[in-house]
Amino acid sequence: MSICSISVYRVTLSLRVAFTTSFGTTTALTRPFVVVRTADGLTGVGEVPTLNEPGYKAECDSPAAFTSLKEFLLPSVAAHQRDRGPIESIDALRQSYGWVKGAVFAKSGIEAALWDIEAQRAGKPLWQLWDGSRRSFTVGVSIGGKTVEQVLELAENAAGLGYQRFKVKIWPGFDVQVVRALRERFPDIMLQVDANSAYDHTSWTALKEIDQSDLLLIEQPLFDDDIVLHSEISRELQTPVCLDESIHSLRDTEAAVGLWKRNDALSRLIINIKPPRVSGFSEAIAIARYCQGEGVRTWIGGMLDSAWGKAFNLNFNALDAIDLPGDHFSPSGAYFAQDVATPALSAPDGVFSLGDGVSTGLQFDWDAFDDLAELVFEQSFDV
Ligand code: OSB
Ligand code: MG
Repeated sequence: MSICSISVYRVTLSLRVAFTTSFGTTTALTRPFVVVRTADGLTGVGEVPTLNEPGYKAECDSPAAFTSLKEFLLPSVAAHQRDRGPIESIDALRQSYGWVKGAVFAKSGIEAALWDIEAQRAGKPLWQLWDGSRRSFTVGVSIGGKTVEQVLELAENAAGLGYQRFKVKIWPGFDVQVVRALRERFPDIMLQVDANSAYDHTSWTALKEIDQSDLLLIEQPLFDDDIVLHSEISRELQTPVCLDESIHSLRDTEAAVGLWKRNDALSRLIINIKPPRVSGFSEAIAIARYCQGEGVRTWIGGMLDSAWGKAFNLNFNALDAIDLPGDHFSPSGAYFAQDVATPALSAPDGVFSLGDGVSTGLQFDWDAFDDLAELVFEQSFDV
């Protein structure tokens, strides 16, 4: 296919409603978008859904992603094309920068742009390219509020919009009462919690008090880089433990499955697959298929992605390997004051249906992008 240029933009997206997690409150996100152009005249766009700061996990911050793209990834793509010929496939792209350790978010942006191009060239939706078969599925919302009142207000709004599955952010001291309040108001809703690694060796025992609240799962209660301790506390909780922050690859997933088996708790392991946290859709698909084979349930997480990023994830949700509703929508309607793709995504009654549109199924909104984006660097390749 031969890549002739890669441009990296800095885009600022303003949240309509502030989002609070155990690591802080976000009101606007400034992050990279990658635009790839090929010799046959196609243009692909990939979002790098980083956060402003490394509070969620290492290298999830925008400065790290800009540095990786500029200093290591773009030069690696250039070197590959110079020394080994045109990059003809996603595998070749991954090989070109495979020597770079980490940088999963930055890598995922280039890969997403190339998937967009591959789908356009095939004239197919991404879900078809990825052998997806599920055209309609239940989607969820992630509620990040500072107070119980704020959480209830967002939940009320989400319920009014028809959503049937809520995830709520918790941390020590903001767990039992928030779960109780939600369960009282929404006794039948599919409910799960996400601690974003806010508990430690001792404080996690507070989670035993929400172990009888009919939760789908407890997401990443312990340290962001831990798998082992999570597998050990799974022995003492009836609610499944879900890994988010500490899974970067198929290899990490295999390690988790091994540990949960050793603790006789495999039916209580769930994996949140965030494609950008595992370097892109190629690895994400491998993880989904492996988990399916092991009987481990999976779902698709989000990073407060733009509608463009969310549309990639929604296409991924078509795989029959994905079991549970994903974080695809905002409890307040739309996440951003101005987004970069049209038409606006919607899920009547909390169910999203995929159409037959090429690639993501949305149109990238270049006018809106021009208003929100600034070109930071660009690499052209001899082709
Ligand atoms: O842990 O899932 C998380 C947002 C930013 C960083 C981490 C997380 C989240 C979310 C948002 O929960 C989910 C979404 O994008 O809809
Ligand atoms: Mg999470």
